[in-house]
Amino acid sequence: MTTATFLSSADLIALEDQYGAHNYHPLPVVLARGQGVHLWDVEGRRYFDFLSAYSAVNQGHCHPRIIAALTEQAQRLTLTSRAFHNDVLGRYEQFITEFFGFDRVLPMNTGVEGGETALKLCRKWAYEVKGVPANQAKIVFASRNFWGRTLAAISSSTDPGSRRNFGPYMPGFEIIDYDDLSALEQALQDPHVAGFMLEPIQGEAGVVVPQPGYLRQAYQLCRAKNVLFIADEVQTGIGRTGKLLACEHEGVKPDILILGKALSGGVYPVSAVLARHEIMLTLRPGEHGSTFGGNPLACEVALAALAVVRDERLPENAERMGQVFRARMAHLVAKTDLLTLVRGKGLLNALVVNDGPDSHTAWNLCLQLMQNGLLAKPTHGNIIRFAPPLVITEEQMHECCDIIERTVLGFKG
Ligand code: IF1
Repeated sequence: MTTATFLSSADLIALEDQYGAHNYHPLPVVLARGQGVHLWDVEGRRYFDFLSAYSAVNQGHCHPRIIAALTEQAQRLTLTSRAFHNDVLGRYEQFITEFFGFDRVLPMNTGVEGGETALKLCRKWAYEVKGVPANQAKIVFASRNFWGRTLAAISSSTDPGSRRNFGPYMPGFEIIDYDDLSALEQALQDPHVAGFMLEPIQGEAGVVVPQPGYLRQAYQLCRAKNVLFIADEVQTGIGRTGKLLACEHEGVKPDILILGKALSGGVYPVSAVLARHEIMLTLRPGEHGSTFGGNPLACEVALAALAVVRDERLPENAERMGQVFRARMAHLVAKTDLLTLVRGKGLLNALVVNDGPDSHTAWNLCLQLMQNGLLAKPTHGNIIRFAPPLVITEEQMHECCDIIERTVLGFKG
C-alpha cells in the first residue's frame, strides 16, 4: 500500500474487519484527530466526544500540557524496567501519594492490572496481617461490576457475555447485590472475608448511582469487620463525578484505591494502586510488578495529567456542567416517551431509553446522534452513557444538549 493512497472510513473499517480480531462492535465512525471536546473523522467531519474513551480523556483530547510532557520525556528516556531506578519514579510517587492522601503507590499500566494488584494486596494482607488461614481468603464483589477482561475480572462478573466459555473461574470470590447493605452485612459474617471491591458508581452497568449513604455505611460495615474497602475509581476517579474521587461525595477514604484511564489523560496507559504502609508493604521484592509499570514516560505524563486536573479545576467544572446537563435532559425526558430518566453525578451520566434491554433503539439513537455530530454509545442495551471531557464549556454543553434534544425529538426508530 503506497502512503499516498487515501483510505476512506469504509476502507479502514474493511481492513479491521479482514485483519483484526472481532472483539468489538464499534459505531461506524473512523476518527483521525482529537482536540479538547472534539473529534474529527477521516472525511473531516467534526463530532463532540461524549464518551471520552470511557472517561480516560477527562482533560480533553491531546491536552497540550500533557502532550508536551510526553514528547519532552520521550526524547530523553522512555523505559528502564524496574531492574534499575530512574529519575522520575520517586518524584511521581511522592506527588501522587500526596495528591490523593495515601502513604504509598504501586504503579501499573491498565485499569485491570490495577484491579489484579489490589486483589493480590488484599489477599497478602489477609494472610500476613488479618490472619486468615492460608488460601482461605474471600473477596466480595458487587453484581454487575466491571473492572476488566482478565480471568480474575470475569470470575467476579455477573455478565454472562463476559464469562461464557472462559471457565474455570477464580475461587474465593463472592458476589452480592450492589447497593444492598444487608447483603453486605450478611457476607461479612464470614471471618475469612478480606476485602470488598466496588465501583462508587457502576459505569458499565449503566451509570448506576447507589442510594445516598450506601458507600459510607458499606465502608463502616467493612471497618467493623476488619475487611478492606477497595474502591475501583478507574472510571469514576480523576474528577469525573464532580469530586476528585467519587468516594469523596460520602467522605469515604478507601483502604485501597485503584486509578487508571484519566490518570494519563488518555495519552498513555497508566494505572495506580494506592494504600497505607501496612497494606502496601505486605508485597516484597519479586512478588509483583510489570515491565512498563512506573516507567519514566508514564510518570511524566501522569504528573502533567494530574496537574491539569488541579490547575484547570476540572472536578468543579464537571460538577457545574453535570448539573446543566441533567437539568436539560430532565426537561427533555418530560417531553418525550422515548426516554424514561436521566441519572448520574458530575459528568458521568446516562439516559435510559424507554425500551427493553435487548432493543436496538439506543443503538439507533446513537447512530442518529453521530449523524448530528455527537458521539455516544449505549452501555447495556437501552442505556446511553454521556461522558464528555471535563473541560467542556457551558456554551458547548448547551450546544450538545441541543443536538441530543433535536435528535431525540426527531428520532425515527
Ligand atoms: C474496553 C466497558 C467501561 C472500568 C472500571 C476497571 C477497568 C474499566 C470501572 C479496566 C475499564 C473500559 C474497558 C474498555 C471499555 C470500558 C468500559 F465498557 F468495558 F465496561 F468504561 F465501562 N474498572 N473500562 O470501567 O480498565 O484494563 O480497560 O484499562 O474496551 O474494554 P482497563
